[in-house]
Amino acid sequence: MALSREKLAHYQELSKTIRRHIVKMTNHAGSGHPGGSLSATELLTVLFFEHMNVDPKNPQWADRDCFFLSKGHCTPVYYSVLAEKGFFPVEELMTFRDVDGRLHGHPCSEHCPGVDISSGSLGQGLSVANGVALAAKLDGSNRRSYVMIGDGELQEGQVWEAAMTTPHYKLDNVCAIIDWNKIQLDDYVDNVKGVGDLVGKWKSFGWHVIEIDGHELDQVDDALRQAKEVKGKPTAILAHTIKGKGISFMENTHKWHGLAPSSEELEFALKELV
Ligand SMILES: Cc1ncc(C[n+]2csc(CCOP(=O)(O)OP(=O)(O)O)c2C)c(N)n1
Ligand SMILES: [Mg+2]
Repeated sequence: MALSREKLAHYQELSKTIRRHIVKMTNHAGSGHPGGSLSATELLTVLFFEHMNVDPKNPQWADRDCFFLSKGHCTPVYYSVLAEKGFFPVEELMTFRDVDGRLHGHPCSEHCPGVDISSGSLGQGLSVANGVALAAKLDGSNRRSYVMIGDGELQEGQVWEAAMTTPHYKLDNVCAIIDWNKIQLDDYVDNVKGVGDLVGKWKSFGWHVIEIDGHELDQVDDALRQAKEVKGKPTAILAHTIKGKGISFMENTHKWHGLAPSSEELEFALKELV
């Protein structure tokens, strides 16, 4: 069933709130990764608020769905979603990157409630998602394993080893979400090392592939719903997105991959997020 109009409006507002958190917390910290956080905002909002079976009051609940942020640098969006979901207080977002805080630049599962793996070294998330999904099958559990991978990250060989493993074990409880924003750390992916025909590649590896606009809430919801219904093979959601989405001067450039807005830039950004 499609999202109701009320829910769509609610998630639109929530996405805006999350974008405001992203720019505020990176400005406050003076560092962090806004670009790839802003491209993933709708994807993670709909995933956590509509689909993930989790309990913020019991983050270690054994039968929960798991989420692995393989592009671990995108903590601003991840922490914002976790805070809004209730895993920790929203006010804590302003401790982002504090030396003594829980919200490290890259996520740490030991310290931060709701974080299922520590990540940051690109290429590893799908391997972990496979392991958890295989264990769930062996345990007879319905828990699902979600992983978000960056498009630049797809240059890592380990991703493709893992992508062979998932269909081999018929892990239909794995859903990979590719944030296809076309840009990596310091250039377009195509200029650094093109990843080619991603739809054809994932299909040929044995995945059910869904290609969407990753900023359209109903498309994100529909893809995640479909992924739960597909039996016998895993699903890859190839989400076309815009790096820096939602803030005009941050859109479609590598400049804001790992740069925090100044206070003046923050003011401009917040004006666009009303
Ligand atoms: C193994 C490894 N190599 C290099 C880096 C440095 N690094 C951090 S982010 C990044 C670019 C990632 O691009 P992409 O996956 O497209 O992320 P997004 O555009 O979503 O921010 C790189 C090279 C890293 N974190 N890990
Ligand atoms: Mg990218």
